[in-house]
Amino acid sequence: MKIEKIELSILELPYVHFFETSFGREHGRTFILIKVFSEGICGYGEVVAEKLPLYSYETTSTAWLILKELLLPLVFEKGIIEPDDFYKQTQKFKGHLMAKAGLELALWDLKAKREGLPLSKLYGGTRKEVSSGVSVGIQDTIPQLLDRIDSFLKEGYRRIKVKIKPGWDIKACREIRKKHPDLTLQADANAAYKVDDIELLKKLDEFDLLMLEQPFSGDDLWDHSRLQKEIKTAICLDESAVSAAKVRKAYEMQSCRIINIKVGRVGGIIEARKIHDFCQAKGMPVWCGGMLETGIGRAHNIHLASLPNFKLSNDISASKRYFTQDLIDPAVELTERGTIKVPTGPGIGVFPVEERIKRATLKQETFS
Ligand code: OSB
Ligand code: MG
Repeated sequence: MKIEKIELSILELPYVHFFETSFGREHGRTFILIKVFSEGICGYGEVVAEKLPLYSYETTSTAWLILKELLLPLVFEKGIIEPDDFYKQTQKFKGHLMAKAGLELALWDLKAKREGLPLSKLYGGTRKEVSSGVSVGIQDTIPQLLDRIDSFLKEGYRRIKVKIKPGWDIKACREIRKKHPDLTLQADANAAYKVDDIELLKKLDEFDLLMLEQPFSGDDLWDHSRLQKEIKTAICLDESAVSAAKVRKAYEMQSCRIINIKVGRVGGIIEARKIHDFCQAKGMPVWCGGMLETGIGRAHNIHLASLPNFKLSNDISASKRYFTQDLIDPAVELTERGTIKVPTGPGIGVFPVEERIKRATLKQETFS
């Protein structure tokens, strides 16, 4: 058994509503879709690298290059088809974790479909549904933010995460809390603060946040550790949590009490599970972050989030929160319990619509 052909495509899909973080405002996603083919089965993977190197240094273009010139030739030359084998063979290459993750995910989907099992089963998942939260971007005004939160709460989301940045932090949290004293609320700074902001950040304790996500730079652990000693709110690492080795250091330095796992950021499911297992052994809860993926990448996230230590609500929301028309049919929907069901069919267990993929495709190349 071998991979016969791999298709790489660059897609562009507009969001239903702009998404603004401390990095800036985005109106849509440009990303790579990977399809791997073997014996009549197709495995799908989504690369979460964005157009610009803001969240991480990777971009759609660097991922394309690494896939085309390094990872795909390796898969064909070595006859790789097993995700474990791919992981082992690519460990020696530094970085480019999102590019690696996209291909590893496609191999996982292929493997699970070949074995007739849902990915969650293959991963050792234990949940039938995962708890769903929503990540709310920075808006033009506070009333607009409050309206947006209201409409998500009406839809049934279990927790709200708000993006913060200097100038859009204390006041935003205060107004939300005033209106929703019991809401499960957390804030994500996307690395927008500096160590000099510790006094300001300590004021967030007043709002009883479930966590404060990534206040400082993605390459930092030390300043997070300094802040965690002074702030009551639990710090959660996103950008800094790039590997199991780094998470161990964060744990030992007490830089955080929670980890956001994103399969793209850590380079695949194998690394994501190492982080999950380490945190579980240490009694540190994790949850699954998102990169505004389409239904394909989101399905992969749902299966990962079915693992037992994903104890907090995830940034895995319904399709209509992201796109007017998702790439999969049926779309991902929220249950009345504010959860999302883990698909039970083989592989990702969702159905990409080829015609929608084609319509969103800017560029496509096939390799064999
Ligand atoms: O920091 O979690 C983040 C989206 C793009 C880049 C970084 C982040 C995000 C989100 C989106 O918060 C969460 C989602 O996919 O629903
Ligand atoms: Mg984040």
